[in-house]
Amino acid sequence: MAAKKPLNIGLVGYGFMGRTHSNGYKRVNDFFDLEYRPVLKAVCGRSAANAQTFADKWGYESIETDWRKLIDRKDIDAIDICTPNNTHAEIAIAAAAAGKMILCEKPLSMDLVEGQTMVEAIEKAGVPNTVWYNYRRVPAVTLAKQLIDEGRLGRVFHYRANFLQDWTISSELPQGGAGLWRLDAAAAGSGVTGDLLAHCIDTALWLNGGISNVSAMTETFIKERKHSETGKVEPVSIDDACAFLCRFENGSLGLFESTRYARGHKALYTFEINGEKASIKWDLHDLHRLEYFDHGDESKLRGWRSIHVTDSDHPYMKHWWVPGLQIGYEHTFVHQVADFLGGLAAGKPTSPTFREALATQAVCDAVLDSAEVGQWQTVVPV
Ligand code: 4PW
Repeated sequence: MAAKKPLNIGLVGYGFMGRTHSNGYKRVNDFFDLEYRPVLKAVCGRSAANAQTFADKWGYESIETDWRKLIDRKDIDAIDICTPNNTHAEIAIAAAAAGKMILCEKPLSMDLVEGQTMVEAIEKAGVPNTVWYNYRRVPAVTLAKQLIDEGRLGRVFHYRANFLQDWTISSELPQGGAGLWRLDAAAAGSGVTGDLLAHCIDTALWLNGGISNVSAMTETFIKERKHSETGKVEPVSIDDACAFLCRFENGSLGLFESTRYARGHKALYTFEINGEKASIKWDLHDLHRLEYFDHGDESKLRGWRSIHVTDSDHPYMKHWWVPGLQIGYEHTFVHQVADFLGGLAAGKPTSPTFREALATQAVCDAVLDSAEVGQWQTVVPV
């Protein structure tokens, strides 16, 4: 096989997501046959010491402490944005102007308006781009997409999704700063809506099509928290919990819930889709299984099938182990890198692009607006 084309990665941010993406870049060529090979060229963070520690551990060749310098570097092909949400737009717009490819952590932006400026910039620059909505690339979720596209569910009536966690219940937990910026609205834009429901919405738009209008409620259970950097007690303005009803463009009804106050649940993402001919259920805690009920089965045998999505015929699985053996959360990021590199070689966009991720942003904005005004809101078409 011909030598692989290097794709030089400049990673901005070295937190939790910096690790998941780096693992994706490092593993991808071991398992997928691709024309491109990611090269861990540089990692950028404000602290030189922390960036160097990360670089040494993960194998990045160099560090930067200013993302503008990283973007200016001629030896960087792609910028990967893993920083808090309030920095995505500035970095992405500058990277696009410099002609860099961009892989951006979710959610795309703080809100729809900001997301629109990013999409304009990136489309004007014409650079390859993608947003890391990784759960699409759980093989069982991709299989659900295949079954739906094959028409096996028929007309869809209901879509239900939950994303439940419990890590912010203590009032002693501070907001802001490293690791805790998700609690600070100035850095995160919103709480569970942008952080967790955005995943549910992205999957739903992909599996079930557009959402036309929403009716939502949110709650902030802990009203004040100490800021981890300033030590000052400040009001909390993120949504701790959010639930919404919606109508999809295909006529089906949606029900979504997310909270960080569901004691006992750490990362319970589930969805269920009920169609005229069949239903599908999936659960992140058992991520390799897809539950499938087909009304077309012979009635004496009819029931929920638990499909163990580990066969070589299943999406992505032929690249991993022998049938029956499972893969996990981190593999979804490897899959996203594989799809991005495959897309580059084929000259095709990698879904979700910035524009596709903007549709999720439009739903998030409508959800937050609805909760604020207490009325149904129409989702702005993008
Ligand atoms: O994007 C989400 C995060 O911000 C994740 O998928 C899970 O919830 C894990 O961490 C948070």
